[in-house]
Amino acid sequence: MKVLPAGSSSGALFASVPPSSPPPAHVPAVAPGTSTTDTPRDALVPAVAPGTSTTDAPRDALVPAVAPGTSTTDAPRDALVPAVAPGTSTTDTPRDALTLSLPEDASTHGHRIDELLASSHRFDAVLIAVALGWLVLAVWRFHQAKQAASDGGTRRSRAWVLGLALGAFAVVDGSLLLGSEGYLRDVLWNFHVPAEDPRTVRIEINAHQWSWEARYAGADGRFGTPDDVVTWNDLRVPVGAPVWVQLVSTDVVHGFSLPHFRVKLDAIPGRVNQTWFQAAREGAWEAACYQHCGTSHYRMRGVLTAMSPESYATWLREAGKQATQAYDAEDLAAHWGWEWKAP
Ligand SMILES: [Cu+2]
Repeated sequence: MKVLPAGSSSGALFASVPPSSPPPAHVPAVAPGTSTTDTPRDALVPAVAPGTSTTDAPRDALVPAVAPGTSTTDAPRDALVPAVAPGTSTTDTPRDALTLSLPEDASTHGHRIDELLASSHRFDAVLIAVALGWLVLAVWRFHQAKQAASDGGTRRSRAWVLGLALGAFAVVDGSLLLGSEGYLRDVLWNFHVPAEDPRTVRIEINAHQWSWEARYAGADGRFGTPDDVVTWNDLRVPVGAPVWVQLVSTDVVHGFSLPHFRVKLDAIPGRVNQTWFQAAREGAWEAACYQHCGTSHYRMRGVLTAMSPESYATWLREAGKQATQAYDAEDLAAHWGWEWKAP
């Protein structure tokens, strides 16, 4: 099977998936083409909210991607899934809800974003202190002794005000500009890193109402072949290797967000967007949608699991075998995807 005809362009994205086709509600996390009435997973699903259409398949967003109780052939994969750290992943604990700090940084480069934020906060604090101090001083010095009317200031005082404002702007925004430029050059726009690293993991992500579908090239390294591994709300990556994501949407604009990796990327119908990141350590973290994308937007979340490179390789190999066995050339809805785009 081929996802796209040879030589097809981006115009042929999702040619086999009608735009209005509802997301398959019961597709297992791995192995497209498996029976569409996979009831064991349903047993784990919280009740659907009143008024929610049963055809909307919003439940996928809540279902563990590899649910215990699915086919026994899943067991080897289940065994590889790291335990979800408390306070991370799919549920916000009260602690998370109350904290003002950023989520923990589980990525290799996220600290550069955090440093930019921290430095701008420091500047903000200094400016607020200066402005407030100036205000208090003025109130104290001029409280009753003077007329409450502006004299418009002198030429010298106006020069001071203008100079201070321009100076603050140059220092604060200038450092943000320089810091951002460095980050863009070194990380965000630097696709040489994932392109040149042989360990790079490429993932095609298809966002739709209301779940994340991810496609991995199998052992053959090519997308659109029977050993492609397709997961639902379940991203697996190896620690320490660049992860290169290309992202689309089949319906509305979604926002792919990995808060613990400082990753945000718009998923736009008809367009392939891309980014890359790198996991710094093993664990499981939330993958969220940051664009309001419909009634069940709040359920559009998955789990990103960072695994040891060995565990990841084992998982991909096993999942690729199962995908090959379960491959169904007739299941057109399962054959979305595209040839990997050059940066
Ligand atoms: Cu969304």
